[in-house]
Amino acid sequence: MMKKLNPVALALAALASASPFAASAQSTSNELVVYCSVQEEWCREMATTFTRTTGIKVAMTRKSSGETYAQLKAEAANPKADVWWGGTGDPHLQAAEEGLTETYKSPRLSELQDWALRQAEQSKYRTVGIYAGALGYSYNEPMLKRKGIAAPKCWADLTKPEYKGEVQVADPNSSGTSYTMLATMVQLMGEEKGFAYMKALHRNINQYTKSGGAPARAAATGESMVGITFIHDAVAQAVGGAPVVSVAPCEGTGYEIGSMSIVKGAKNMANAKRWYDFALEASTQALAVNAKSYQVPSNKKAPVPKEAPKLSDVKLINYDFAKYGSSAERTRLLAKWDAEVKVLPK
Ligand code: S7P
Repeated sequence: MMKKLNPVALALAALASASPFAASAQSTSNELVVYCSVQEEWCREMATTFTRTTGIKVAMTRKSSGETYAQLKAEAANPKADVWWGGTGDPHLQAAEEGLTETYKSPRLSELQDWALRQAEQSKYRTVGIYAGALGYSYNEPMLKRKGIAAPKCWADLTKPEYKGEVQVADPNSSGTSYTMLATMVQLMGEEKGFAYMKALHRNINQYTKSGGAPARAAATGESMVGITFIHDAVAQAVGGAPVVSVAPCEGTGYEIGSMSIVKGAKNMANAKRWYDFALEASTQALAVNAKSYQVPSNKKAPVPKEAPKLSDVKLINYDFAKYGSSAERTRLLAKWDAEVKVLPK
């Protein structure tokens, strides 16, 4: 016997399929696998809110940007994730160029800042900007004072002998933050001087961490006097009460366009698109402050957290995302850093 259809449900279904957010209405699975590359607290806030809003269960793994890119590449023949949310833009661009991610034009693109849209256009809509933030460093003020060291203001200060063993930064292979630093030095100083700087800095490094945000936590606890990170990661420590001062280096600095991509061959494609649209909404981007994340959001209507470092006060370089997010250049620079910097004695 044919089942009688409820006219209200039929009308709602028709409305849903006509809506620009129709992808969400056509989902058949109730799951979504997200690789997340921001700080864990924000990953959790996003997953919980998405599940509460949609009923879709999220399996979330947090890994650094470079590591996530490598994992997507390794899994390309049998993709395990649906969405890669967050992390620096360069490895997202590399994944796009290598066909690891899917084209998607969200109906929310028109709500975004130009820099976020440019990221989408540049990748032929395989990735998109979700936030921005400038690179810098922070220092533990009581430690600095105890050692009688003058407050650092520039990148050059960190290579001085008094900083021996006092500086922490991540490994650029695993960390998007640290790759941003490497690419920044090359753009700011030219390749030869940029690598000379990385070599001089190497003498003062106490540890190359896996994750880009870890050095900010190390500076906050006094495990390291200086931590090189995005400035918003240092601000999060200061907001939490740590005695750290953040620095926007005097020579100028690079920045990130934190990005999001859908994985090519995603098993839960409709849910992935639903997450993508959700993540670009102003109200979703406003959740970041709940997780002490102070980047500049990409939706024009999302509030910029009052704690967010003002990008207009930072001397930003004209970071060439097309070049430094390209597969050839990122691969070349990382190999050169491995061969010429990481191996040096301290
Ligand atoms: O959420 C903070 C943040 O700095 O983390 C991302 C970062 O790429 C993840 O860490 P890795 O450096 O270890 O890849 C940034 O995109 C983001 O702003």
